[in-house]
Amino acid sequence: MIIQNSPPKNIVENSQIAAIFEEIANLVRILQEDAKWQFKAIAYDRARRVIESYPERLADICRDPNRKLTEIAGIGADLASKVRELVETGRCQYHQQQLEKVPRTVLELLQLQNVGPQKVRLFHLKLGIKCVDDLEEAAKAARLQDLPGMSKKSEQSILKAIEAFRRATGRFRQDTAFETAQVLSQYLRECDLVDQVTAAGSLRRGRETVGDLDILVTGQKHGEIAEHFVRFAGILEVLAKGEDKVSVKLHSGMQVDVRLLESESYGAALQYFTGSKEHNVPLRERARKRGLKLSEYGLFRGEQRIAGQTEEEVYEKLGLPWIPPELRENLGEIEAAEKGELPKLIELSDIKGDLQMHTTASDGRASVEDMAAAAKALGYQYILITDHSKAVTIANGLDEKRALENIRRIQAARQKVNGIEIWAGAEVDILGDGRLDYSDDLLKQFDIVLASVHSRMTQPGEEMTARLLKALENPYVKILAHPTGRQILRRDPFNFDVEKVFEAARRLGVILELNANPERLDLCDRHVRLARDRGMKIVISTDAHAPEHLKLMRYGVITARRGWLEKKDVINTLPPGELLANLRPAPH
Ligand code: DGT
Ligand code: CA
Ligand code: CA
Ligand code: ZN
Repeated sequence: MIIQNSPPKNIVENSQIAAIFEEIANLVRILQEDAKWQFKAIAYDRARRVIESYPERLADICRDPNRKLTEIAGIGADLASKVRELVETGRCQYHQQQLEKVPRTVLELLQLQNVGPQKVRLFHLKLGIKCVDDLEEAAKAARLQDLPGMSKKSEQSILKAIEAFRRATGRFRQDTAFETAQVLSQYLRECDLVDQVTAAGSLRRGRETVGDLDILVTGQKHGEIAEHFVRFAGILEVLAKGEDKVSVKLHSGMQVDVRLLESESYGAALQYFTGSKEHNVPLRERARKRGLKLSEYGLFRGEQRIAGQTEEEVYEKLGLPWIPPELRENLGEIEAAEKGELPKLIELSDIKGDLQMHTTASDGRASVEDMAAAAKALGYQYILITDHSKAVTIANGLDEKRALENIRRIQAARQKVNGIEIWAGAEVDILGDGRLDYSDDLLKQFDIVLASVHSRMTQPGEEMTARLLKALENPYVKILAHPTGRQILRRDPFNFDVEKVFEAARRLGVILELNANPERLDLCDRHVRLARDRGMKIVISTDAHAPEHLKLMRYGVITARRGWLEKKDVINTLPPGELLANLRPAPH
């Protein structure tokens, strides 16, 4: 399975060809690679307009031996060959080459009002801005106003454009949605009439991103609860207000649906609005086959409600054990429930330590002692300090000398903080060719070494695959950290052959990391499940850069649950001695 930036598509419609030509024109303008870039961009633009409004499908013309694409005004031999390539292979080499040169998220900047290719080029070249989040950060830090052609005013208008963009595209990271749901739930509970408040929908299922919040409320006098809710200060606009449902848009752009429920149907509503739709469809079908009807109001036999107050009784009356929300994606959970083979999913309280964190030695914000104290407060038995290696200059990576000093610093910290094992590790960078950033002589001095990629992330799939495979061969590498490099809503995963890399890790005994930072969640839920299905072990680590980040472990555990992991699948549920014994053995 190769993950690609843009997988080949079946191209039939003129609009698909036009969209790719438009992207090429934009890329040419952003990159400005040769003297003729302006002419090239204009040619692609013109062709795009012609193709969009052409009365026949270009794909059909391609397949007709008696016709030529060059008969279309505005399509010369070069563009004709690109159209043909698109129709025949679903991709265009030239387009793919351009895409390798800038992250795809840079193109998203073009969706902002009054931001064209020239400005994107400027932001990207001068400030290294790669995505809308970067641009927002730069604008808020007043770093845009001094660029050529920019001003305080245009900086402000960019912030407005970003707000509008968010409102329009709107999926949010799980942590953002969770925090918003917490605040809203607390606000709702301030009303004396409110009884229960629960966030359902994709947030309850633990999806990495959330489209809108679905909040379920029980209590007396629904009308008054609704009045209380619409007075919440974060509301930008009330979209709908009825007897049982209030929908609002918050200033952040997030939409919230609040449903006001009767307690006798609370369980059925929770089941229905937790979803997923894909899980609910076969469940309703199952009810139908038993002569029952399942809805958000309950499970009915004729007019009689036979279940509805709790989720458990809804599942029970359908002949099933309760299914944890994280599994409700119709990916085999109903069949497993039927056979009594649901996994006993890992829980946050099973976690006994954290194996990736940074300190002030590299780009972290706290000392070894402070990190250890915070981990101890969480009840952990061990931590691994993993500062960056020298190639990661932006993260103040450590050269050999500083790495040795860091090992000594960690050993010294052991004397000061009791009751927790503090291991000396490193997050060693995997260089472009798959070599590691430290010599074997240095690597062998660490208790545990993590390896990961932080540069040249747009390598073609074959190179990246070979690079990762080579790194795994090094016997000192125990854990592959954030294996796919993706950042949620920001950066696509690297192109590489996931199957091959997993297989090599399995063979060599390298543990795959599930990076718990909600910006990453890398491995993702699907890949976690893939690893589990191959009998591989996972480590869930926060990659904390400050003591409070250790709490991000919850997002890693939720993602692990979505990947069907049990306690036994995760090495940092083991006590320290057993954990060490489960790592790839040291070379002789
Ligand atoms: P999101 O908001 O896009 O992250 O995803 P969800 O899963 O929260 O979806 P949403 O907010 O549209 O609806 C919440 C739940 O309500 C959904 O997971 C299942 C249930 N639901 C909504 N519409 C339908 C429907 O047409 N059929 C069924 N069976 N269930 C639905
Ligand atoms: Ca939702
Ligand atoms: Ca919804
Ligand atoms: Zn890293």
